[in-house]
Amino acid sequence: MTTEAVAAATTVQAVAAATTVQAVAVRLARLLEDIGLGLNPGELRIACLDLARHLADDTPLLGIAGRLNVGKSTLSNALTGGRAPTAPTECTVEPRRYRPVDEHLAGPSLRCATIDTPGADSVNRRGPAALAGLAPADIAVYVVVTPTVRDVTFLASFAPTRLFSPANTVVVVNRLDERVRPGQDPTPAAAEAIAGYRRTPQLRPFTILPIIALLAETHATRRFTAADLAGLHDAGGTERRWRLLGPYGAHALPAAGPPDLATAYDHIEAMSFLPGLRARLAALGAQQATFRCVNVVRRAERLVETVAAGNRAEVEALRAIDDWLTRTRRRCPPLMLHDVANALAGLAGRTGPAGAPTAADQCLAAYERAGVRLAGGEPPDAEIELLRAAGRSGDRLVATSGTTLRHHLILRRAALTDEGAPT
Ligand SMILES: Nc1nc2c(ncn2[C@@H]2O[C@H](COP(=O)(O)OP(=O)(O)O)[C@@H](O)[C@H]2O)c(=O)[nH]1
Ligand SMILES: [Mg+2]
Repeated sequence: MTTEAVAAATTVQAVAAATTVQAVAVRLARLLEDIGLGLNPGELRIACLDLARHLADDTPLLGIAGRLNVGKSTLSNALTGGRAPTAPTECTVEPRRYRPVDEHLAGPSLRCATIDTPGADSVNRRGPAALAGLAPADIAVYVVVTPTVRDVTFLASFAPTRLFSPANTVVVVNRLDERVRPGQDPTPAAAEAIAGYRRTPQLRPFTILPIIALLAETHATRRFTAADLAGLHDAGGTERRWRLLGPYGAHALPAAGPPDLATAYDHIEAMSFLPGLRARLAALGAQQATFRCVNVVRRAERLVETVAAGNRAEVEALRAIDDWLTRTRRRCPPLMLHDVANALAGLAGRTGPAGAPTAADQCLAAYERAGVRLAGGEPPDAEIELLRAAGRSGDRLVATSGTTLRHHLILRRAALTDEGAPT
């Protein structure tokens, strides 16, 4: 490679790095802070400073949603060691945040805070409160016992917010211990149920994981004591045992005969299915910076759309944010994260049987090939043409996905060759 070519390649890499989401986050935080501090006290000043502060916080924030009584608060406690009220009669009416009580409780690999939201029982009645409560979250954890039409409707309401998509949502199937006879191992029933849900077209795009939140909560909050261990075989302690361990744990733990409390806790954790969920959440937590930046950009867009300026300074502030967002959107491909994830998930659900490619298959394949070409430094012009044709398809999903993916590719190509990052 000539010196000139090396210099050119280095410039391209530097520009690509500068347009990364981290650079966007730093600039957006500065912009929102400067604008907020320049305004008189009021809704807009608070919102700008809140968003700037939110960008600076690097703790992954999990938003826990789902219908009433599915175990949201129990799961929040299981992940943070917190004490959100959990009872069939105690319901969460306002979204509440919980920070880990003990950094080590949630395990060495998971550092997170949670938002426990009110039950999303009906999209019309409580759904908006639940969805608004989730808005600041980096990752949505949607809890179900048996998914119903309402759950599917609530999950579908995620897409238009452009805050959540299968990229940052986990569906958790809880209370699996109640599906089997007391004492019976729920693992096979859990696997069978989840395999069934994966066949539901609306759930297929999501990661679906099992949990017994009650056992996970007992594990995290250390409620099972040495006295409970000593009385594990006593007939008298049955009610408390049942409350701490549920029908499965209350039979399985005495049967395991753990010799000491530490071993008992290892059993409780393994029975809860928590390690699998924790691993997935830790993997998503590693992408927190990207999710947070996309989140704040989307909420800043919403601010511009919904806040009525009360004076000249606020009019100018909103215009400055809008201008900056418009410029940034044209340059930063990661901001299309959820649009792309939704497009890919929709297309993947439409693919035909092997050997008979459909328009959806062709769209997916073109996008995949384009990714490989871009990584190799080649222009994906032919693929962009194919996606342009898909954009004219009579199938609405293929048409919108084709347009989204084409737009994303054009941004990615531009980010590699453009003169500079958004300022
Ligand atoms: N047996 C069993 N009970 C659970 C489990 N998860 C939660 N519960 C119980 O279900 C009830 C409702 O839980 P809660 O977390 O308050 O539900 P929320 O309304 O979704 O917040 C409480 O009595 C919990 O102890 C579980 O995995 N197994
Ligand atoms: Mg609750």
